[in-house]
Amino acid sequence: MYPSDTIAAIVTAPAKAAVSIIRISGKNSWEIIQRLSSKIFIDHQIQLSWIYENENKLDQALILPFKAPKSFTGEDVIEIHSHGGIWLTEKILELVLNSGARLAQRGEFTQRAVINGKMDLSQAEAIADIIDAKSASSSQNAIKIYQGELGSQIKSMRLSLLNLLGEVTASIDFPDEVGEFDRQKFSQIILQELKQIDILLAGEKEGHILRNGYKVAIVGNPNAGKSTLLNSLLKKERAIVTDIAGTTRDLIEESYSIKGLPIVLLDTAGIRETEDKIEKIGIEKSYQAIQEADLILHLIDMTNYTEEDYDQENLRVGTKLDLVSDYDEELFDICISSKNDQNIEELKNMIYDKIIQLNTDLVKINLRQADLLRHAKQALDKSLEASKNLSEDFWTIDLRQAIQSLGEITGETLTEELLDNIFARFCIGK
Ligand SMILES: Nc1nc2c(ncn2[C@@H]2O[C@H](COP(=O)(O)OP(=O)(O)OP(=O)(O)O)[C@@H](O)[C@H]2O)c(=O)[nH]1
Ligand SMILES: [Mg+2]
Repeated sequence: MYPSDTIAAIVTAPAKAAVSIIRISGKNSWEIIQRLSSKIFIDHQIQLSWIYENENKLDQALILPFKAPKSFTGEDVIEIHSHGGIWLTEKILELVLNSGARLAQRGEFTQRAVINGKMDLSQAEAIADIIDAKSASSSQNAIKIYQGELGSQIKSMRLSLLNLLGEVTASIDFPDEVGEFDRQKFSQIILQELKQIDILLAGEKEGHILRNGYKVAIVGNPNAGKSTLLNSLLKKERAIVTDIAGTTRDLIEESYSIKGLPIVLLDTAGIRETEDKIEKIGIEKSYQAIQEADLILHLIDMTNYTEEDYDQENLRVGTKLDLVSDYDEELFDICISSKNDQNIEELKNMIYDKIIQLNTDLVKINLRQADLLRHAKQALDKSLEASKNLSEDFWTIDLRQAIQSLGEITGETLTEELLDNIFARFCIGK
């Protein structure tokens, strides 16, 4: 399974820049750079060197040489930090490819790092998430997983199940020497692992939110000032604002962030009884947004409200503060004027605090990892069932399946085809 050829790619973005980096990995790396440069290279020592095409000086570049296994991929690696002209960078890559490397596929450097044991698969996936991260919190979660927080938990669970499998198998194979395995002990260990899987699975929803943004729905009666607040938060005229009730009909979705938290703002149609066909559909969508939202801002026009039972769960926002002098403070969590920018910063802080309350210390896992955990959970459930009334042979069937699924999270039990599939979502050069 260990790759034997040498791969190369431009690992920086294909754009004009001060510097571009070409990475070469594999057993020919050092030989290739020796062909393009006249310097002698020493492991981990940066050198400034000319890159030659035949006798011609093409560019002066910094060369970073790494000897296996102390490199990103665990193989011999050369990094060429050249000037960042698009033509120049591609020219250097062409020379590298003509000297005995082939173009790397998406994610192939990281894939090699996994195959060579430099990191597990969960850490490799985290690299893609670090690159994709659009906010401080998603980046921090990815860094956590990159440091091995998920991988180490999965590995220790898997190890404990492997030990269990070993012991049960021993008692099947050598009943006279080892004796029957204690059912109680078996179920205790399985239950313990199931509990840990549940904790990890709780991080799935969090992970999804972190990657896609917390949904904050702005809802309320027509004319409450929903679209005006949206525009004020976005600092642009995104939604149409008029004094006609029922102005917003379609759901408006915009990406936003508060102190690095990714947020999706939803401006909705004002909710009221209506015969208008289009408005009706809009109001349906408002109800749907309320269902799906992680946080609801319930806007209440302070110039025109009745004392209804406002849902305590939501953030009750009194609007048009500039128009009123007297109001019932009990009814509102915060009062704002989008027109005069009054308390808008305070509202943002409140939204942030509410979301942070939802946010926990869970490791936020991705869909693939969650799927595999669910498989492992099912298998352990079955194994637990079998241990209650069947012979030991039957306990191990599903136990093996659970061990397999856990191993797929870290990449310990992955086939080459599955690995290729996972790394296909990386960018070239990663
Ligand atoms: N004085 C004042 N007027 C506001 C404020 N916020 C909104 N308005 C006015 O209230 C009216 C309705 O505002 P919108 O933002 O369109 O209200 P909406 O809730 O989106 O209404 P629908 O889309 O019809 O449901 C407009 O005339 C706004 O200018 C405010 O803070 N102060
Ligand atoms: Mg509106």
